[in-house]
Amino acid sequence: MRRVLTAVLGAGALLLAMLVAVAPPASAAPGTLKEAAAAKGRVFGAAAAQGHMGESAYASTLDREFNQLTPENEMKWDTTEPSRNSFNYGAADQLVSHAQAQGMKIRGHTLVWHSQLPGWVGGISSRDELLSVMRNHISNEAGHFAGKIAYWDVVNEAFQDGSGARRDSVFQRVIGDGYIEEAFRAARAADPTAKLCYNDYNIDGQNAKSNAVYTMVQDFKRRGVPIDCVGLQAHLILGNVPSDMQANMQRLANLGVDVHITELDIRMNTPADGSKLATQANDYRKVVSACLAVSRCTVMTVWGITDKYSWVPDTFPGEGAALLFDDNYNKKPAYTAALEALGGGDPGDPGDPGDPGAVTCAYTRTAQWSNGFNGQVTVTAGSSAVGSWTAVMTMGSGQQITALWNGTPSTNGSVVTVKPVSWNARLAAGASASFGFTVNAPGGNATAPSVTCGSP
Ligand code: 9MR
Repeated sequence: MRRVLTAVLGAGALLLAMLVAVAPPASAAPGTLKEAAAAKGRVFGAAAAQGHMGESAYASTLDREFNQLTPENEMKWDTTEPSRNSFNYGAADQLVSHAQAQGMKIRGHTLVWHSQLPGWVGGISSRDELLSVMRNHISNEAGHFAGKIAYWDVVNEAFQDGSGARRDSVFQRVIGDGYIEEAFRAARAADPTAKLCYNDYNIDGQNAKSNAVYTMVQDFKRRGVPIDCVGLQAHLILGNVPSDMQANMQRLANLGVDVHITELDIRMNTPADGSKLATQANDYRKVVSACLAVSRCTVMTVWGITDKYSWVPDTFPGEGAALLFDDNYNKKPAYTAALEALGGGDPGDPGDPGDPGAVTCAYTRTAQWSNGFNGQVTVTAGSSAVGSWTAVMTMGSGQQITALWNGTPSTNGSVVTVKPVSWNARLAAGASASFGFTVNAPGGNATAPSVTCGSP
């Protein structure tokens, strides 16, 4: 009997030991953006395009990191009602089903906008007719998705930069100021459960345009026009996060609406380098921290998953690298900074890219001839020592590295990842290591590789 009891106790103890062994440490910080945001009562989303969902790294990064999806173009008027009263929701429906299967919230974008508007709408000149066309569009589209949409960007970009006057659009010209509230009323009637937002860019800090939005929201709240939230798009420029972003969000929140960051990206002149990526990391940290400091700032959404498909280089040639994942879906320093600002990741590890103590890197061309060149990358530790480092170089078209010294390369297509050799891995605070390489460049394409680095 005693032997049996001992055996049972022994098995129990073994089971307990196994449970202890597999249970994560109680203090483990969340490891993804969506988990870290959820722990703060926030939602962290991304814009996504149905056309890229077949790319497995695209879909898996979306699913792993984000819990809100904004269709980037699929719910816009030119797609959903290309000709009058003929509706097309195919691509949007696919994104909605994907998001639902993943338990993501869906942001509808957008019901009324002057851009991506089919020509037939622009041709309407009767007020009654345009009002009924707009109401019909909203009731059909918001009705189609009713019950599935957490937030609708009901009206997008209705104010001008600079003056804060109403933007000239067919809606403004033909219907007049009242078109915005008419749109909100129609959206509430079509989908009573969605939160209804006004969305715009350059209203992130306090300026004439955000003042105009503030005044409109104040008026809507006083008169009972159904508005629940304001979306600050936050298409920002490196080093230029408005210092009064938090104050601006707070004043809107004080009117009794939620505030969402809806299209966040922070663009830089390309190619990226270690110092620009470190500035960008700091910028993302500022935006996330500003949102967390405002209890009604409940949603943060980035405008894309990877730099590879960002809208920025198409609109601003020579600029880009604005998002959290690079062209190869590697986490950028900005990712680590955003995650840590949300209370995730491991802020205590001085080696994390994006941490103040992480490394930066700089590229120089040291020699050039007709069909090739030599380059050098210098990796420099920040205010803390690092035990090791990694540099990732994306080579220009046709460029091939034929020799590399003082580093250990591994090549994957045009991307070359360089780790240290034994003697230059550890860097004291502020210390540097350099590696050099020879590039064969047919046609003499000596474009600088884009280099990012981190630690380890
Ligand atoms: O990212 C979108 C891009 O693919 C489209 O070509 C473009 C057309 O205007 O719209 C982009 O998204 C915009 C969003 O709908 C509204 N705010 C500005 C965004 C970037 O232009």
